[in-house]
Amino acid sequence: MIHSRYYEELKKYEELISRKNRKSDFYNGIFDRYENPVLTREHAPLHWRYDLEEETNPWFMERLGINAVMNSGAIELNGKFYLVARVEGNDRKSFFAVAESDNGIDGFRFWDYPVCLPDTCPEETNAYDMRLTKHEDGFIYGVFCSESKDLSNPDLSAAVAQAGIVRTKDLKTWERLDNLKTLHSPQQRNVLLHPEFVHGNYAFYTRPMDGFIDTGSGGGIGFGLCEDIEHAVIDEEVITSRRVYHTLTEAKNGAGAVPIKGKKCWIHIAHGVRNTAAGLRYVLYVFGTDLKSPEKVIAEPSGVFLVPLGKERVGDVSNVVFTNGAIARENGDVYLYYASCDTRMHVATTTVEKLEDYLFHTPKDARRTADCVKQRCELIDRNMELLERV
Ligand code: M1P
Repeated sequence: MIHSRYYEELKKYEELISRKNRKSDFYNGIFDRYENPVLTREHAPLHWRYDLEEETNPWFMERLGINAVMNSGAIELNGKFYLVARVEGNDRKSFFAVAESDNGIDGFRFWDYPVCLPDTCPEETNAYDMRLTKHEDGFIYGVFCSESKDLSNPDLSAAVAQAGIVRTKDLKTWERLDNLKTLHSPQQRNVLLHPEFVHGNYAFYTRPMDGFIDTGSGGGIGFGLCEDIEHAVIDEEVITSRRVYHTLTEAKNGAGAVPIKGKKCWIHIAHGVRNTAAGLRYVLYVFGTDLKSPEKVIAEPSGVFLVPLGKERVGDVSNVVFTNGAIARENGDVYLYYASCDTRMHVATTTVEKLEDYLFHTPKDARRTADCVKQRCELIDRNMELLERV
């Protein structure tokens, strides 16, 4: 018999899923934020967490709890919005699960079962942060971090990060391909597949790393080509968006959402990390690359694009925003999905037109206080002149 408490919890769950989301009063002219997160751990269906049978679970205890729902790949299919979320169980293991919504800002509901990827990699301990690419070859690719213990290092936290690759046509049946091999980078995280062929090859944005956490000599977001997606090997990685001293990318950076094709450039929404007395701070930034040579940065507005604000600042890993998914619709609307503090998912909305305006009309980083003040005074001068005429 189903435990009576189930119906009470189900009522709360349905209220949560049917809660309407509204734009918040945040304003910067670039994007809109929303009042509520779009996915939280409470969005995980009750039948994933509880044994519903009264006889075997008389106290209606959570048997397999969910700790967080975060870093989600995003895709639009047949007019619906899908997130392939990173769901983290109480056991710290992450897995993927598809959540579906009609409008992209609320009503996200998980499918009945999580994604069961083919288990082809016995050493893989954890899998997370899938970027979804609708490729021009007709497949939807998912590129994710495949993490395993570094057996050459007795330190219990020593791990190896690689890029796992899967593909599907419907988010239901998944085929696992070989993990990506980058011949000159021992570890990889935050890898994503470019949606178009580049010079007839598959193109990946990579993040060369010396270690599991430290990018070490890795100069930033890399880019490399490979012929065979089923056994993907990248020989040369060139750096696209570089890490720079005294900027938001000083400690590390990483590709985020799959680049959006604009009129003037490929629009990249990535993350940058700097070190502070309070630990690492993750923020989002935007850069544009050439439509024909997507490794070449042609627009680099200065500073942060989106930072954790208010309640977004607190969670399992505080002071973090992270994206690995955005949806750009035919009409130019953009839905950016981002996680705060490795805990929950949010949406911000904008348009391709606004993003390109931001990319090409935001001043570049002047790199030094003296020059930044000059840059700001020029803006103030122009505005003062205008205000005096009123
Ligand atoms: O905890 C913040 C993020 O840390 C990692 O990102 P990066 O590789 O750039 O340090 C990722 O593990 C990501 O999942 C996490 O959100």
